[in-house]
Amino acid sequence: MLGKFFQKPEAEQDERVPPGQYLAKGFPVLTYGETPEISTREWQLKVWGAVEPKTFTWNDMMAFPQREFTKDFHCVTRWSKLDVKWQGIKVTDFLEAIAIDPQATHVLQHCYGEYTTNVTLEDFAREDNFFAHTLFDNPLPPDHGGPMRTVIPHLYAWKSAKWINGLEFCNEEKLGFWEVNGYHSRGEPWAEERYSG
Ligand SMILES: Nc1nc2c(c(=O)[nH]1)N[C@H]1C(S)=C(S)[C@@H](COP(=O)(O)O)O[C@H]1N2
Ligand SMILES: [Mo]
Repeated sequence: MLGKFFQKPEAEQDERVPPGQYLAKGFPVLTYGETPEISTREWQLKVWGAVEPKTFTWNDMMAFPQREFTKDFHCVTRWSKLDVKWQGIKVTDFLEAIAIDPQATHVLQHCYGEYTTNVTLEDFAREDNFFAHTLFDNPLPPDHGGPMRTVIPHLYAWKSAKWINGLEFCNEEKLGFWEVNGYHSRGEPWAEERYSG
């Protein structure tokens, strides 16, 4: 694990690095399968399920307030990257533009390329979460989920869906790709919620 690509956190970083994690020197790419190439012209985000269905284009997203976020990023495969600088749209701003059924409790995020990952509506509707389109002042590269991904900094990074293109609101928990394959349904890094069961 250590050596060229990873390092042990310095003592003063300890309280920011969850148990069992190392610091990545670069910003690794972690994708199951191929990187889809999606232009901003064709990119769409649909909401459906326990919500009034609606489709958002790239321009619709650009019409929301654009903000900057600097957050730590923790992958369940044990690397973390501190102070990742993103720009994008707050999830809570976005949620004000849709009509979610009062019974909705969960959100299944859908991506170009078929990846899915689930979160509770409570974990999704946090002030710290955002849709990101810019990484370190450059357009989000396709490998990191460009043109648009979610970032949910308080959970392991598999919950941060690259190439986001759908939000399915559910009245019960519906598991995503890694969650079906044995990963924890919530994935909170400080509690080391890595695997289910
Ligand atoms: N669509 C999609 N999103 C995804 C993944 C993926 O394979 N497909 N991998 C997840 C995992 S396991 C991690 S650690 C982060 C990695 O983001 P990065 O490649 O930008 O570092 O994306 C998450 N989001
Ligand atoms: Mo990951």
